Amino acid sequence: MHRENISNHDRLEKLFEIVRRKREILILTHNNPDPDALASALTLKYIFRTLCNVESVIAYGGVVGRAENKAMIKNLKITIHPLTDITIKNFSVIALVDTQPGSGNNSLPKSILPSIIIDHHRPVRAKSRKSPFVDIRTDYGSTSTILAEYLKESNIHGIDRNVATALLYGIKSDTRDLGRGTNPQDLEAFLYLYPRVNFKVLSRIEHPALSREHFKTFEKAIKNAMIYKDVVVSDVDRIDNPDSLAEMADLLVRLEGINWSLCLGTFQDDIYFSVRTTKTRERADRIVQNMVRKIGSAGGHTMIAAGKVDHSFIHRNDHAATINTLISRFLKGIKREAFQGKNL
Ligand SMILES: [Mn+2]
Repeated sequence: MHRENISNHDRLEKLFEIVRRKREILILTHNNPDPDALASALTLKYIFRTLCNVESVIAYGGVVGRAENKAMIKNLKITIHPLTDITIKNFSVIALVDTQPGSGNNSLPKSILPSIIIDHHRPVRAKSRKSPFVDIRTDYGSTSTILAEYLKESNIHGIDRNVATALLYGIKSDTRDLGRGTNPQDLEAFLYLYPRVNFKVLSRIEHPALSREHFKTFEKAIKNAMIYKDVVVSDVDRIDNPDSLAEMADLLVRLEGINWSLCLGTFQDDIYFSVRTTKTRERADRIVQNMVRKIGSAGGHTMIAAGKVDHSFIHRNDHAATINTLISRFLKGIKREAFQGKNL
C-alpha cells in the first residue's frame, strides 16, 4: 500500500488545499473508462463542487465502448469529454483516477505530473510518488471504495443519488458483486451507499440493449477459444471496442474446470488483452507485466489484469507473431506451457 498513514479527514483537507481557489481543474480517467473510473471521476467532481465550491472537467482517453458504460453516462447524467477536445495546458490542477502516470493506460502526456492520483492498481508506479497528493490502495477492490470513504468523511448532507448509484456500480463491477479481490472496506462502502442508490436506474445501467457487433464478438470469442488443461485462451481478432475483451475473459473463465482465461483482440492496430483467474492467491498483475516485457504495458490486480501492445512495436514484427508471443509468455507464466491446445 502506498499511502501515508493518515486519516481520510486529513487526506480530504490536503485535497481541498490543492483545489481551493483553483479555477481550471481536470479529472482524467484511464483510457476506455470503466464504471469504477467513471464513478470515481463523477464523485471527485461532486466533492470539489459541494465542499470547495470549485468546478472541474472530466475527461477520458480512448472510447466509451461497453453498452453498460454508455448507459451509465446517460442515465446518471455524467458530463465527460474526450481528452482530444481538451487543451491540457489550460488546467492548473490535474487529477488522475483509477490510473497512474506511466501505467500505459491513460492519455496524460508523459511530461505532465498530475497533482492528484487516486487509484488501486498494481504496480504502484515510481512516478506516482512524486505527486503532491497520492492515495493508492492496492488492497482495495475499487477506486470507488476510496471515493465513497471520502464522501462519508465529508458529511455532505443528502448525498446525490446519482453519485451513490455510480459508486455502488463502480464497486460492483470491479469486484464482480463483491466476490473478487475485495476487502472489508469495500463491503463497508457498499453498505454505506446502498440506502442512497436508485435501483431502478441501476438496473437500467446493468441491463442495456446490446449491439449486433457485441453478439458477433461473443461468437468469435467462443469459436476461437482453445483449452490448455485448465486454461482458456481466445484471440477474438478485430474488436469494435477494447473493453469487450474484459467481458469475454469474464465469460470464459466461468467455463467448468477452468482456472485462467486470456482474451486477446485487435483494435486500431494495437493488441489488447485481458486475463482472469478464479484463484485468489494468484498474481495476474505480475503475469501480464511479464507478458508485455519490452513490448507493451500492463497492470491490474490479483485476479484480474490487462495489457496492451502498441502498433509501433507490431509494425516492426508480425501481428500473428506478437499474438503468439503473448500467448506463450502467458502459458509459461502460469506454468502451463507443456499442454497442447484443444478446441473448446
Ligand atoms: Mn478500478
